[in-house]
Amino acid sequence: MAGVSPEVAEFMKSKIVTDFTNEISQYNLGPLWEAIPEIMNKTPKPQAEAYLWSKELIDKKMAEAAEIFTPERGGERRAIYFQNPGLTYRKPWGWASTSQTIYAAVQMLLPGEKAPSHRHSQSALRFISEGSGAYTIVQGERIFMEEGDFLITPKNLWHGHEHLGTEPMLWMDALDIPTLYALGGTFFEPYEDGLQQPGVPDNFTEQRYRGGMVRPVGDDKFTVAPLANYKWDRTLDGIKGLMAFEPDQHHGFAVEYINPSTGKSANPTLGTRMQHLPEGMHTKALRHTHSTVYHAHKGEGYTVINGVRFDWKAGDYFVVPNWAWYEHKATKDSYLFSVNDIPIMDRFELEQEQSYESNNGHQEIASEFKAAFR
Ligand code: GTQ
Repeated sequence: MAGVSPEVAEFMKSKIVTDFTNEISQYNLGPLWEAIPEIMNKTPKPQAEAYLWSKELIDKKMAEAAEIFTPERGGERRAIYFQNPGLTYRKPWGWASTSQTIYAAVQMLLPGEKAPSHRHSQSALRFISEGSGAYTIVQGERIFMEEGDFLITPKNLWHGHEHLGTEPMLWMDALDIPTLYALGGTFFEPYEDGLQQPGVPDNFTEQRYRGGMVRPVGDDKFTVAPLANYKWDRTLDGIKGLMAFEPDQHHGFAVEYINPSTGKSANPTLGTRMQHLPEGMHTKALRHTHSTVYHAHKGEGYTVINGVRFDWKAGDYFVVPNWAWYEHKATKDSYLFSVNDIPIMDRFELEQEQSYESNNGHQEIASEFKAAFR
């Protein structure tokens, strides 16, 4: 134990203490003196680790999954999620999340396939990485999805998917599953009748919010998902506007997806961003309480996380755990989509941030991460 005298440290290792510690466990009693170093740290010490999953790995395993499952035969969705290797303590229950609060997955839907409607208390979001022609139907609204689009599926709304196009569609899912799992707040219900039928015009909310700068009168009060689909062109336009100015030293040219009726994060429990790093840009390192899951949408570069270099290119996914130093370097014009848990940290008033001051804001690179199938 830190901060105790040698006598106390010696005593804590003695037979009388260890015998007692072992003896009480049979009554499901735990010794705080053993737990303290694990649960009380000066600064966040996440169990989740920095990690990267390559596009090659994902494409290979998705192709294999397509041979085995359909969405209807295989848990309603053909999704493979990212298990953080540091979160193995959850493995006895069969799962490990991507960061401690974020579940992220890739989902594939093939032409002609349907994923039946269901609803749950977890909030979901999607980022479309490849393809077009599929829609997600959320509470009766068919929302057609194209590459680069960002969509939200708020909690407790019916949602299912169908592919009317001709090429496979691949997208990223992110949900607040780990947080609701930890809180014991999970509710789930399948739709009784397969895929829900449309009840309002297609792309209804996108049409209502077409103004962007102006919103329909009456929508100043909180509305659940006033806008379901944030189109790529509009996001890109927002970023281009920023490029007339100096980039943010930590994030480059970055925008956040917001709920247009409240100005808060588009999803109430997960923050989402798109950032552009022009070729050659090297951001300065920082660390903060929240964790982030990244999807490289376009380009190529690397991110240094606690001194380890993670090379990425379009189609990869990687995770920056809580309180890890990180900085990005783009070797080609790049766009990174990311999901963070800032809304959760903010609600618990836990968010803190630090800039890396030495060496002009750049870490030494001690080693390189080797991704599977690259
Ligand atoms: O597409 O509705 O990756 O409900 C996890 C849970 C996707 C979905 C996931 C879900 C979905």
